[in-house]
Amino acid sequence: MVMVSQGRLRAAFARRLSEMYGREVPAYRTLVEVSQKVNDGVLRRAGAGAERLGSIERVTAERHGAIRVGTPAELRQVSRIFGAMGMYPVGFYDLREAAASAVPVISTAFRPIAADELAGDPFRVFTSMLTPADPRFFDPDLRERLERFLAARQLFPPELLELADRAAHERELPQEQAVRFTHLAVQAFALGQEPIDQAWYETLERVSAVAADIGGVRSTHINHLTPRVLDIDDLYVRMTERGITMIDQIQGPPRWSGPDVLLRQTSFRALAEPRALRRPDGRLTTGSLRVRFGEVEARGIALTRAGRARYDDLQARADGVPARSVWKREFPATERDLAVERLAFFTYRPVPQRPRDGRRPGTALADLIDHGWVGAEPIVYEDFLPRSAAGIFQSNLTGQGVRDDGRAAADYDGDWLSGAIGAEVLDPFTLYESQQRRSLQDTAHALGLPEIT
Ligand code: OOG
Ligand code: NI
Repeated sequence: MVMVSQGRLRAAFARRLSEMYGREVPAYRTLVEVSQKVNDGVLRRAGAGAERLGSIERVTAERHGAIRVGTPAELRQVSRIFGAMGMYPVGFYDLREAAASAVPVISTAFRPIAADELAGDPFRVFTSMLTPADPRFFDPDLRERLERFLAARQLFPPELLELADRAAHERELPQEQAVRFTHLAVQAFALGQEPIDQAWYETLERVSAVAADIGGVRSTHINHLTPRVLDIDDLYVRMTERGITMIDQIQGPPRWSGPDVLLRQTSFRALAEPRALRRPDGRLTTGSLRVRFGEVEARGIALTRAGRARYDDLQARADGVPARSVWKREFPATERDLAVERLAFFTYRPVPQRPRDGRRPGTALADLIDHGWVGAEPIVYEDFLPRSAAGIFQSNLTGQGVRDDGRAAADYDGDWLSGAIGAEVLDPFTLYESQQRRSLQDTAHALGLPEIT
């Protein structure tokens, strides 16, 4: 019997989802096409250097998706489906706080965590859950109606969940079931055809367009799929030249000549899509809703807590994208300095052509790098940025919505989310740190050093 591994399930799901989204949202196809042109260009210009942050095969296939669900029960089901494909919840993002307008959700990202799985297919899904218990957005009556509506819907067919559990348990599926699983999983994220109750949708829309997108319909859908580019500034120009209006900024660190770090993202505004509506008088009509859009991203090196604190500080001072001049002054311009100042994560290895004159190296990382004993390969940032995510949400909302800051926020945090999912939400820093630490230990061992300091 031919068996399909979790990694291959993930790659197949990502590919099929991308095909479906391309049929649903033709502008996404343009984005993928232009991304590929940009990447080809960088590969020609920079050669092997273009693959410093991942092989071109990885980058070409690389996507992230975004979905939104309504309840902890739905989130647990999502977790079972992604768990089948070797994707686990990493990071807690509180978009309620990061956004200026009403974005009543908390989020995590389901993604592979092992280095070899990431190298194979890093497909990840930014997953948001509505927060009906937050009284700043929902009064008791609306909360009650919303929770009742959500409890009555079924997003995922039982067959899909059973296949998911089997894949998670056995770490693979027989070919036939794998095909069925992928089909059902992709279908679960197709745009719903069922008529939308217009009055209910609009009631929620007055509070928040995101609340309406999640709680106003009886199914869920992929909100966007994001290809990765190696030069996001070039992409921005090319999309604009094609007449596609992009949001006015690239979110994240500014463009500069030093190493790419974290994540830079930009998007084009949600497109009007025809949707069936049921009017208050019961008549059916075709309306149009703007909720799904196109986004593109460039990934850089993962920063340590200290590096991230520096980024957050520069960003807070700029109230958005840090100015390039300030960035240049305050951010190390080489991978070597990022490594030595412990601002970014690397995989360390002994250099094969290291000095062989019988001398023993010291244990300081800076000396080992500078004297050709140890090499440092950047670890790619696999996660998201809350401010950028809030910006992405916000730039695509039809209205500001309403939010009563006179009321106390409902408490939701990473522990709460772990409890809701029934699995620990992992800390991204811990994951990068342990990968780096293992490589430092192996390198020290290979060089006969007690440790690297
Ligand atoms: C998710 C927005 C966040 C990103 O790339 O930061 C996001 C959403 O709109 O559902 O996808
Ligand atoms: Ni996104």
